[in-house]
Order: sequence, then structure tokens, then C-alpha cells
Amino acid sequence: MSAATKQGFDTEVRHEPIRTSLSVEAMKRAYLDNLFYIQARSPDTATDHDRYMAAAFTVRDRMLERWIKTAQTCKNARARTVCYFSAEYLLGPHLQNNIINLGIADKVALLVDELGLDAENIIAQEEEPGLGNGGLGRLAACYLDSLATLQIPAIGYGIRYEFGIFDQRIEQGWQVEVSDLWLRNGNPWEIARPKLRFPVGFGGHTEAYADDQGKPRVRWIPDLVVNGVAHDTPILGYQVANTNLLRLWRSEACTSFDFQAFNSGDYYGAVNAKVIAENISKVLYPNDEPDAGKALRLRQQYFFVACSLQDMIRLHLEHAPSLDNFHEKFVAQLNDTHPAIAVAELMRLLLDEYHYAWDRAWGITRQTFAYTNHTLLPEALETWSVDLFRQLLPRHLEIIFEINRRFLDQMRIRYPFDHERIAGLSLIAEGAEQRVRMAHLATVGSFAVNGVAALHTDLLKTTVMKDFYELWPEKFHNVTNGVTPRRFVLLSNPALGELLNRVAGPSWARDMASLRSLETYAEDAGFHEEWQSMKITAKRRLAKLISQRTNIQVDPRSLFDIQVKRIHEYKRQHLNALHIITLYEHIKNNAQLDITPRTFIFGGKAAPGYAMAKLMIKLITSIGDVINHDPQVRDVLRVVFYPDFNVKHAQPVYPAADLSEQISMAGKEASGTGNMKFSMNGALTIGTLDGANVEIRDEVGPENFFLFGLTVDEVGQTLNAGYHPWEIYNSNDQLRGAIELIDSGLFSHGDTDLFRPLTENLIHHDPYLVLADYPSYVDCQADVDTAFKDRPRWNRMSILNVARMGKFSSDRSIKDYCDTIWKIRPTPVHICSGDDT
Ligand code: F58
Repeated sequence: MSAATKQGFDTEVRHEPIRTSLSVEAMKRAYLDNLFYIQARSPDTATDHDRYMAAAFTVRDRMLERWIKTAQTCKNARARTVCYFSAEYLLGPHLQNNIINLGIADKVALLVDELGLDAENIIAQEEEPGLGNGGLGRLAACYLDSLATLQIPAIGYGIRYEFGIFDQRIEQGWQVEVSDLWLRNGNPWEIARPKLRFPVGFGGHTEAYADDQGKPRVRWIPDLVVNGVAHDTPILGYQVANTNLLRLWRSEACTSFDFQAFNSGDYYGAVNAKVIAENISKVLYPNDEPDAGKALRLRQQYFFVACSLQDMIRLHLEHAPSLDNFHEKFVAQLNDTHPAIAVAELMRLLLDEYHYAWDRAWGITRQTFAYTNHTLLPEALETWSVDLFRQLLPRHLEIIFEINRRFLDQMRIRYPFDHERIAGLSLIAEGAEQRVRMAHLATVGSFAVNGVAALHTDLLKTTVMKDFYELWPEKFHNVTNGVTPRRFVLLSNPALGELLNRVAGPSWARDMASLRSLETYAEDAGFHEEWQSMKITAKRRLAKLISQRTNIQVDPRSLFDIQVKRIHEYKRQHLNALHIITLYEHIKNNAQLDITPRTFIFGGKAAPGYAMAKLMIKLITSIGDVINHDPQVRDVLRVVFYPDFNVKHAQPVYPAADLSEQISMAGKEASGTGNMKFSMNGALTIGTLDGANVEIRDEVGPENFFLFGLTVDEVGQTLNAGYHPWEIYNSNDQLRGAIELIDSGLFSHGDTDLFRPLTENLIHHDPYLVLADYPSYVDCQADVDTAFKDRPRWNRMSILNVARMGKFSSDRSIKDYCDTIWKIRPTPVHICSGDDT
């Protein structure tokens, strides 16, 4: 060992070893230094936010050597790198997660003690980066965690939105959106790279010309060019040195503004280009609003993809003479179709900038991309109008037409005379206006396509992607989603984490399959007691938060029945609401009824433009207002709407749940990931055979899962037979009673119209079969009630849920991607400094 290494110097990375040591002493020193030198505060004048910033820099400093070493190791290894292309990353707060992944939680606890700090207050200061809408964005964040933990070289590419998903306030029972100023107080986790910037063009026209050798070429002359500036965040793996890169792009004008226009007095015109440029990364689009006219969204998609591909090419050409083997060094995973324009952009770069012939360019492109589909909902399958495309990305439109022309020529040979099939496969939907089908572009331009749960993949193959599946069966894969047990068990539920460390050994958090050993405790009365006391502690904690945030008092001994997710008709929060009203009526009509006391907790945001979802929130809060104040029922039922559901607020929710509501109409929820988070924390699921519920039930055992509702096939039959919800309404007294109670104005201060849009829709249309599933849901809830009274049974079921959730770690999902799609193996990173002391 060299003298330098002995002293704790890394010979490649110059740094002072003591400064970033993991010893309590060194961290204390660093924290106080950061407070002083970065925040300019002494301990007695510091605010909690200063303390948070000092703590964050202390932790970040300890990640930097690992980060730099990872970049060096991967570069030297020339390993294939996964580039995860995602318009959304719902990361959640970093501080605690990084402390856990660094393995310094115990030392930090000592330090906090020694300095007399209030850890909870400090942690609470962190504004989470809410750069995503829901499941898709959170999945991307879980995958970043697992990629680093599994030591896979990876870069997450996306957009650094200045405003993330809106904050939700509840005022008079209604959702009010408040803009998310997450960067207001600075972001200690990111490192801006002002020198790392790429130009991105928009609009303009294309020109044909002949190059030096007389070959015909095309060039694109955009009429607006903006810059994308890199902002990097380190993503540390759990108990490994590997630290990957999340690179988000911020848009910036190329010049500050047009001086000529300014001088000639056109002040507004002068700043216009700057405003357009900077708007691109200004705000995350909330989902569920119709895409029509959303030119800015298409700009965002192209913007981040164009920056990312230029960055990948730059990295590649650092040590390769050409792009011939680009696809061997990179795989770009398209997180849904939002980045699908990357297919046309890589083609454009290869054809127009690097002068590849079409076939070679197409070969490289098709071997670079893989596409994950996250939805079957027809309204969510992205299409863009050809006219808009022509305006914003004229060269890309030409390329897409050419891809389509060549593709359809092949299809005509393969399926002569089958015009319907060919029109169905086309990248362009014909109609009143032509539209580009982004899922088709992604499928044709990728070497692999995957769904996110077994059922979802099957449905993809048999419905929306049927023709593509018949054409290229080998291209289709299933990779069932997963979630990271680091954030959603270790961090969110430390008591469970400790219990699992003790009974399954601490490696469970890297190897969740080992939790099977917990099965031996399923009948152990002593263990049951511990289990139950852990749950009640988590419920007390949530009860306190509920009281602080909503002023509603709930009893931790009651059954916590929780539905947290985006508010959407297909997710059927209104089915849950109808059950609550049914119980309410039962109790009102029969005071002696022996029902299990329950606290119904809801959380989730509605898209600002989705009136029905907003009305569902109002319905839930209004039911709560009545029930929570009714002396006859308030000891048995409580209803809470837990506002502003985001990652930070979600973390205390999963550990406190007894029952997890996963009640979407079968065939609509591609996978779901909340279902996994609940079950990993010992909640039992009441659910339909939809998304990953199917696989969760297979794993935990049907006897440990409350199943109800129509299957996908039955849903299809019901709809095909001509569904008449009013017949169910008329013939089911309980159901009619519940809906009539809403219409009576009881929950709306006598206003009999307020909820009509919702009830009328259910009675006359009910596209998500709420009424059809209501009877079996209510029956199933009665089984839940009985089961909860039998504590040993409930505890056993809960323990077995946790023991059998190994499959749903995102580590397993990432291994699946590595083995079946990316063909990548780990590149371990070693740090050889004395840094870990
Ligand atoms: C979700 N999609 C699926 N989309 O609904 C869910 O079943 C699945 O578990 C999850 O992806 C992860 O695979 C989803 O969250 C969005 O939020 C889109 C964001 C952009 C606009 C359209 C919706």
C-alpha cells in the first residue's frame, strides 16, 4: 500500500481525507464549518433551514468522491450505460435517503445528540423535488435507486422543472392548486454545470443540398435555438460506492435578448425569445388534460431528448472514433412515449450531422432504444397533430414520414391487401387531422417493448399493441414494476426495518427475497405482539400528523383503511366513498351494529382540469364533514382527506395502514406501485384482479388478500352485453340508498345539485363499472371487518404479506431489465481512501 493510500488519500482524486471522513467527529466539524462558511451562521443564530443546508452539504460532500470514482470506473471499464429517458422524476426528499444509503444513520443520530439538534425539524425543512405526477415519475426515482444499488452504470436524463407538481390545499373541501416553489430556498443536492450546455432548435424549415461529394443531404434551419444547461444530482446506491448521475436540463435563451429589437424600441419583442426559451423548463404539466394545443409540452419533450442525445454522443466520442458502435455503449430506455421523439432525433443526428446512410442510421437507432408502456387508457396514448409537428419540428416530421413509408412498404409485402391492419400499424393516424402516434414511433424505433405487470403486458399484446405483437413477438417483454425497500421500508418505517434486521438479517434490504424467513414467525404469539405494537406506533404517528394537518382526531386502535393515489375515475375513489356511506346508513339504521371501528383515509391530487376528479375530492371531504361530526357514528367511523399527497407525506402513511385500497376497474391500472408499498409495510390489500395486484396476490397467497370485483374478461363481457347501470341502481337497495343520500343534499348543506354530475354519471354511464362491482366490494369489506376482529389471523396475514413481497423490490425489476432487455452486468466501484472510518 502506498503512503498516500495508507494516509487515506485516493491517488486519483485529490482531496483531504479527514474532511469527508464518516467519523462522528469529522461530520460534526464539517457540519459546523458548513453552517459557518456556507450559511454564514453560528449555531445559536442558525435557523432550522440553515441547519438543514449545513447537514445536506455535510452529507453531499461524502458522496462526491464516490460519484467521481463511479464516473472514472465506468469510463475506464467502457461498460454499456443505461440512459433512462424520463420526463418525470418524483424523487422525494434526499437527506434521509442519502444518510441511509451511506450507512451513517447511527453516526448521524449520535451527532444530532451531541449537538442537541432536533432531527425531525431539520428533515422537515427539505422541499422535495416533485418533478413528476404520480406512479410513472416515482417509478423512475425507485429505478435510479436500484440502478445505483445494483452497480449498473446509469444516467437519468430529464427536465429540471422550475415548478414541479402543484401543492394541494383543501379549502372548504375543494382542491386548490398552489404553485410549487421547490427551488425558492436553494437546492443543496444539485450541481449546476453552466459549461455543459447544448443548443436545441425549434421551428424553421429544411433545405436540401449536395455535400462535398455531391451526395444529397438535408439541413434543418430552425428559427429558434435555445440552450439546455445541465444540472446534476448524485444518486448513491445502498451500501455501495456506486453513485450514478441524474442529469436534468434547464432551458436558457442563447443570447440574453435581441438588442436590435430592444434598441428599436420593441421591448416586448426583444424579450420574447428569451421568455419562450426559459418557459420550456418552467413547469411540469399535470396529467389528464387534453393534449390539444399543448405545444409547450412537445417542446419540453424534444428539448430534453435533444440535450440528452447530444450529451451521450459527446461522452461516446471521448473515446470512440465514430458512432458506429453507439448502441453497444448506450441503451436508452424510454419511460413511456414522452421521450419517443428521441427516435427521430437520433436519426436526424446520424443522417444530417454525422452523414450516415439511412439503413446504418436506422440500425444504430433501433438497437439503442427500448420502450416501456405504462398505460392502456386510450386517452393517455399520446398523439401529436402533424400540423403542430410541422411547425415545431419540421425535419423530424420528414424523418417520421420516411420511417413510416419504409415500414408500411414492408407491411404491404407482409400483409398484402390487409389495408385495415396497415392503417392500424401506421405511425400516422388518419382522420379529420393527421396525428403522429408516439407509441408506434417508440415501438418501431426500439429493439424491445415492455409492459409493467404481467396482466398489463398480456393486455398490451392482445389489445392496443396486438398487430405489433403479431409482427414482432420476440420484441415484447414483461417487467413487473417494483419499489425501493430503502425509502419505503427502511426510511419510512424504521421500526419495521429494525425488526426485519433482527429476524431476517440486515441484508434483506438488498435481497428482499430473504424476507421469506419471516414466515416462521407467522404463528408466533410473542412476535405477533411486537408486530402489533409496531403497527400501533406507526398509526399513532400518522394520527398525530392527521391531527396537525387536518384538525381531525382519529383513534389509532381503529382499522386504518387507506386509499392514496392520484384521483381518477378509473381508480374508483367513489366506490370507496359509496361503501362509507353504506356503513353510515347501516349504523344510523341500527345503533346496535357491531362493526369494526374504521378510519378511512384518502389522499391524492386531481389534475387541475379534471372536474370530475375534483368533485370526487369534494365528495370525500363532505362525507367526512358529516360523519366526523355525527355523534351517533363518529366513534365508529372517521373520514380523512390527507392533503397534498407527495413523497414526503406518503412516507408515514404506508407503515400506518391496516388495509390498502387497490380497487381500480380490472384492466385499467397498468401496474400500481402504491399496492406494493402498502403490502411491504404489512397492510392487507382489498383489490381487484388488476395490474400488479394479480401478482401480489399470487405471491402472498389468495388467503392473505381480499379479492373482489369483475375480472378483465368479465368487464369485457359486461360492457359488450350492453351495460345498464341504472338496473343495478334500481335493484340494489343499499346502493340506491347510498346514492340517494348524496343526492338528498345531506353532504352538501342541502344543495341537491352539487354532486349530480357524479351520481348521474354513475347511474347512467358508469364507464368504470362502479355499480357493477359495488355488491362484491361491500361483501368483501364485510370480510375485512370480520378478519380484523380476529387479531391472530390478521397479524398472521400481515406478517405473511411482508415475508412474501420480495418480488416487488425495484432491485428485482432492474435485474429483469438488465438480463432480458439491456444485457448489462454490474460495474462495482471501489473507493480506496480511508473515507469510511
Ligand atoms: C402509471 N402511469 C400507471 N402516468 O398508471 C400505473 O399503473 C403504473 O404503476 C405507473 O405508471 C408506473 O408504471 C402514470 O403515472 C402518468 O403520470 C403520466 C404522466 C404524463 C402525463 C400522462 C400521465
